[in-house]
Amino acid sequence: MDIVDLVKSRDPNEREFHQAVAEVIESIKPVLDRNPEFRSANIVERIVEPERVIMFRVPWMDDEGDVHVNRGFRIEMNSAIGPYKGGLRFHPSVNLGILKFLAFEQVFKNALTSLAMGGGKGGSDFDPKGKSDAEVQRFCQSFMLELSRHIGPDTDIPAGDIGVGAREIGYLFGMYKKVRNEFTGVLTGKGLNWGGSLIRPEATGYGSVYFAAEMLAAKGDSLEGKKSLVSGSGNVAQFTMEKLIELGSIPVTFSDSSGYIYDEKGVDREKLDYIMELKNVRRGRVSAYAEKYPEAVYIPVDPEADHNPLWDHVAHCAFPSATQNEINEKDAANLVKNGVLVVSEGANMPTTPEGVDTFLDHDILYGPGKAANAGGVSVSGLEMSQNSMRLGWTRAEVDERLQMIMKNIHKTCLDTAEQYGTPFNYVNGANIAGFAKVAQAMIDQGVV
Ligand code: NDP
Ligand code: 2IT
Repeated sequence: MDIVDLVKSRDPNEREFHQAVAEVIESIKPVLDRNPEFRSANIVERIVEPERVIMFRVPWMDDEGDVHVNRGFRIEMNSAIGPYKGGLRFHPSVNLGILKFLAFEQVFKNALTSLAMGGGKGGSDFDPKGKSDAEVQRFCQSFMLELSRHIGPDTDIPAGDIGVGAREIGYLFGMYKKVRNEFTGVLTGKGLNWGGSLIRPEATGYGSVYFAAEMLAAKGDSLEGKKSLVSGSGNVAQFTMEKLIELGSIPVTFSDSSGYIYDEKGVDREKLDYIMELKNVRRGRVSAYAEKYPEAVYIPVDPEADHNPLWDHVAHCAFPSATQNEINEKDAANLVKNGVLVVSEGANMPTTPEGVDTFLDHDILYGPGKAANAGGVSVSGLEMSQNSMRLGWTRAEVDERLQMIMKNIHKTCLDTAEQYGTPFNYVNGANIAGFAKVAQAMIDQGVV
């Protein structure tokens, strides 16, 4: 049976997981032809099956004394090249299929970083939005009470993702430390004065911009003076805008799940400081930006629309940094029509398969998430190294390593795409290079 059909028949409801698997399988066919041992060891069927799936009940009490129950998950996908590593997502949409897609992507992403990290992902359908700090704390403590049995600094090292930032990592770490009686690097994204690394908060956004700069440089171009469309307004979007501004590009959009802002004049340093305060301290909505800066317009989401108007503004660059499947075929066609040169995915799988085909058919420089957003997990890997050594590197040192890693990932993808006869196809480059590394490690370690 075809492997994608097999995956679908085993778990018919896991749509996002099917999508992520289908994309990788499509890319790696030529690798399997060149390496018959991958076929004889049945690597593909093994790699699409998580090594372990943990699901648990997370009961917690709200401020009124009412008891709620959420679902907790951790997908330990693949440990061929290192301990499981990947973020935790707290969002009401979270289910097994979404976390399996994210864990699957993480396996190849982590392989591309050149650091020793396997792939995992976890989270909960808990919605931190509108909850008090005390409620978030009680939820995180209940979640970690169970998760702590399954993770460890040499086993499985979670981090942040949507809905899990510095505050949540703090509460999770506190409970882990208490129940295990261990102060270790079991989570990354920790606070700076208790084991965190400089540049980890910035890393995903900065990395995605570095990756775009590399793609443009490969064509003799740069980000300077170029307009950029950014989606999202969370961790990744904020630091994407920060680095874009620093490199002379002009971010003109950003969004949340209720709508988006178009600021024709561009977001500058002062406006970005406002966004950071609005989102991170006040936990507000992006609509407030248009009240503060009347030159900007706020466009609410139209649930009936067949496309996202954010992607229909004229710009040279696009940085989807919110969530999966936020660029469909029509959005991709609009970007192409308006002259986009480069798309660098800060989010995981933000483009639908039809959207990806549209970019590739039009020779757009398209950096898929597992390459373009690998900066976050890379600096998580550097945080683990610093924790193991019990010392910390300077901001400049970590940033330099991050830049080097993103350059390497870019070169690996470019060279691999070229070797397989599809120059500048970063999708093939990333999937093939990531897969080959993990597959070889699985063969070396036997049938386990
Ligand atoms: P945050 O929670 O900090 O921000 C998420 C942003 O995306 C918010 O603006 C949120 O809006 C918006 N968003 C979330 N879900 C949806 C949705 N269903 N529809 C529309 N908008 C949505 O998360 P991050 O910035 O950390 O993550 C953003 C993306 O980057 C995700 O795809 C994540 O997997 C990926 N990523 C993150 C890394 C990291 O280090 N944090 C590393 C690599 C990838 P609202 O406030 O309305 O929910
Ligand atoms: O998708 C991702 O790479 C992340 N959310 C970051 C994972 C990590 O372990 O830092």
